[in-house]
Parts: sequence; C-alpha cells; structure tokens
Amino acid sequence: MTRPVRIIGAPTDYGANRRGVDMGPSAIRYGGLADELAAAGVSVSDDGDVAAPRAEVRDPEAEAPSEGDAKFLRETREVVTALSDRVTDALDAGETPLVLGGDHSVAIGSVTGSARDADIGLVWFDAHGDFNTPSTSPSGNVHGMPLAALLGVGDFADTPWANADGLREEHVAIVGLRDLDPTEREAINDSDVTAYTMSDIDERGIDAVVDDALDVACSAPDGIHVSLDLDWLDPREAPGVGTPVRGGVTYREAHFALERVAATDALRSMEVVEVNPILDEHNETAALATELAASGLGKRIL
Ligand code: HAR
Ligand code: MN
Ligand code: MN
Ligand code: MN
Repeated sequence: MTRPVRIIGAPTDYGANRRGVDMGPSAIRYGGLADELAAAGVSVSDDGDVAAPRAEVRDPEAEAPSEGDAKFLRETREVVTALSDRVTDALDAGETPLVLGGDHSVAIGSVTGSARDADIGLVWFDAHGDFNTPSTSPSGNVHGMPLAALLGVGDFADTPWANADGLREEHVAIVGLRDLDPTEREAINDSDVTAYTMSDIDERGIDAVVDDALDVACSAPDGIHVSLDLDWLDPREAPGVGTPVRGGVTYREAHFALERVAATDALRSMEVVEVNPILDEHNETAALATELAASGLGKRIL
C-alpha cells in the first residue's frame, strides 16, 4: 500500500535567474496533479503553500553567509525553514510529502525536513550540479547552490539552517549532468557524491545509470528523497524552465527513471521544481511535472 501523499507548494523565485517559477505550484496543480494521483490509486491531500513574500518587496542583498554573493539568502532561509517543518509534519503523520517548486533552492527545505532524525539517500535529477557556494557562484543565484548547502560544502559549512542532518555525501547521486561551472566540477569531484553525466546515459543506457544511482541512495537506511529539476529533460520536452540546456533525457527516459524510483519502495519524499509557466508552452512542462510525479509515486499502466 502506498502512503498518502501530501502536496506542499513552495512558490518562490528568489533563487532563480529569472522571474516566473513562483507560479510553478499553481501551474502544476492546474496541470491536474491531484486527479492524476487519485487516478493512480494514491490518496492525496493538499497542504497549500508556504508563505513567500513577492521578490519585488524584498532586498536581494540583505544577507550573505560570508563574503561572496548569494541573492535573497534571507528570504530563502525564511521559506526553507517553514517548508522544512511542513515536510517533517507530513512524515510524522505517515504521509509522503510532495513539494512543488518554486526554484531549486526550495530543496534546502524539503531535504532538511526529510533528513531530520533520519539517515536518508538523495537522487538529484538535473542538468546542473547545483554545487556552487556564494563565493564560487558566477551568478549569485541560490538555485545553483542547494546541493552544496545541504551537504555543508565550502561557505555552507556553518549554515545550520541549510545543512541536512541525516544526509551524507556517499548516499547522494546526481543524474543527467551536462552544464557545470569549473569550480562546481572540482567540488563535485572532491566530494563523495556520485555523479552521472548525460554521456554516462548515452554509453550505458538510462536503466543501468538509474539503477546505480538508486543503489547509491538506497544504501541509506531510512529511504530516499527524489529531487526532480524539470531542466533534467531535454528542452524540446520541457520548454518551461529558466535555464534550459540542450541534450537532456527524453520523455520516455524520464518516465522510466521515475517508474524505477517507485519500484524501489523506498521513496520517502519528493519534489518537482523549476517549472516556469511564463516560459512554458500551453502548460506542457507543468503537465509533465505532474505526470512524472505520478510515475514516481507509483502510477502503473497495467
Ligand atoms: N551553475 C549556474 C549558476 O550557478 C546555473 C544554475 C543552475 N540553474 C538551475 N539549477 N536551474 O539546476 O548560476
Ligand atoms: Mn537544479
Ligand atoms: Mn537545473
Ligand atoms: Mn548510512
């Protein structure tokens, strides 16, 4: 029996390079998420959104953890702290939290909440490594930093609100990399995180790579968090994202991967992020996020 799913929206674009991902939760709900899950036989409730003041009324430079550059870090801290508690509440109630972003900085809240008093694994489906820190980031956009923040890399070593207690590098796998900044590449190589590029998928096939990534994450005892950045897919399939990179996975490969996630029976929490309705075509990226979430949560064709 699948556990009930609790939807939690995190409508932020503080961490993004352009406006619009704050509308992601609405677009994904409008894309039919609750119906899709119900049709899959999953019982589902909607916990609404965490509060996120509009970016226009806040000062992007109000706070940074050390020298260096991280825009809207104070706002990010406020949102992810609230989100983290909501995720823990859902788990305490025996439910599976499904977080709707928002830009990828919301993962700081989802994963810290999921890794509270639990030793979890993490699979990060993304074109990007999200392994920058304020002093290495070329952009200052926090959506390029959440994985480094969660693992306490570099400048984030002393940022308790952003570090995930029960997450260790050896239980983390990144899948689908094709766009890394030089300092990020170095930091990932220096870490115990397992990283698979698109070339790995070309060479070995999606099944071998996803199975290996899930083995890495499932070696943690308390289940896994799946973080799905929609720019993991090729922009032809997922045009509504802020930082598209050519050469991503196909619609079928993405479904296959999420079906494999469901098959592990280890899914503890999940998020879908970076859907930007302003850049989308007829809400198709939001609908895709909906479909992939359903696959990850156990939707079966037969
Ligand atoms: N690496 C670049 C930066 O730090 C690009 C950020 C990535 N954008 C995302 N994250 N959507 O996956 O600015
Ligand atoms: Mn990302
Ligand atoms: Mn990305
Ligand atoms: Mn362990």
